[in-house]
Amino acid sequence: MLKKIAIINDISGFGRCSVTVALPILSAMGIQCGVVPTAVLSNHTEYPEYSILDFTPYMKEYISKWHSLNLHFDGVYTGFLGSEQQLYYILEMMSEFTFANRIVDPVMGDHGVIYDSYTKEMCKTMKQLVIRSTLTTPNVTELCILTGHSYQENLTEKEICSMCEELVLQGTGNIVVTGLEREREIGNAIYENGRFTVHYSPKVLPLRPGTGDVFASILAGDSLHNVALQESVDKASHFICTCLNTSGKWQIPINDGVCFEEHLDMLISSGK
Ligand code: PXL
Repeated sequence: MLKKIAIINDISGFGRCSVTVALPILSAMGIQCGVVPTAVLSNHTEYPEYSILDFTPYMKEYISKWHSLNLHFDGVYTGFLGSEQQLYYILEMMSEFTFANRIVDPVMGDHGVIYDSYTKEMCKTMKQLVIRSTLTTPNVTELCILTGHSYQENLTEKEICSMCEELVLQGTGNIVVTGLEREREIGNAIYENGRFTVHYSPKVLPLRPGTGDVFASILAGDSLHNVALQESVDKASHFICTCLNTSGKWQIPINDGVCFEEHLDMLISSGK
């Protein structure tokens, strides 16, 4: 049966991130997508300038139409959010729509720094979303924010594991922590049913904006298809490595993100 997912994320008109990544990837994986925009930007915020329209004032009415049309989704997948109020709308939506799969990419910051547009209140409320998720994909910075730990570059695997345990004790489902850095490798930690494992793959430089969106989109699609988490993380890491190599070979500007179009066929077999 064709699965349906509600993507709640921003539309950045240029630069391969959020919806312009999630839509093609999830469609290639054979999933029908609905979109709730959180903000509309001319391009993502890593470019030297951008213009942004916060979608908060329209969001309640937008979601209520989906409700009155009696739309149903097998899952919800949240990403970049525009305001604290949006978090409350999404929490409400989660209880009204009873999504079986709730994938929360708790986009808040990276490399120890909270993004400009995120307030402390938003970060606090984001935790409410995370503890209701069936799968969440924080990077190390976001994991520290969610658990109230101060960020350090060289956190041990043991420390990361105990932060995951804290979140799981509060209700979070499975967790994949992205961006564990070692000298020439980048790793992902999986916390699933009380088991913690870490897997490293070669780091393909330069790092590019939108990589986290590619990763979380693949995990979201696989989650709806009940693919084992380890298999899904391996698939996403391999896909990203392949796309980053192509991006480098074609000298794609860093801010133009991960050049994935050439390789979407790698994901098509994921459709069930
Ligand atoms: O995926 C990251 C992302 C999402 N949305 C917006 C962004 C970025 C990264 O820079 O600027 C608007």
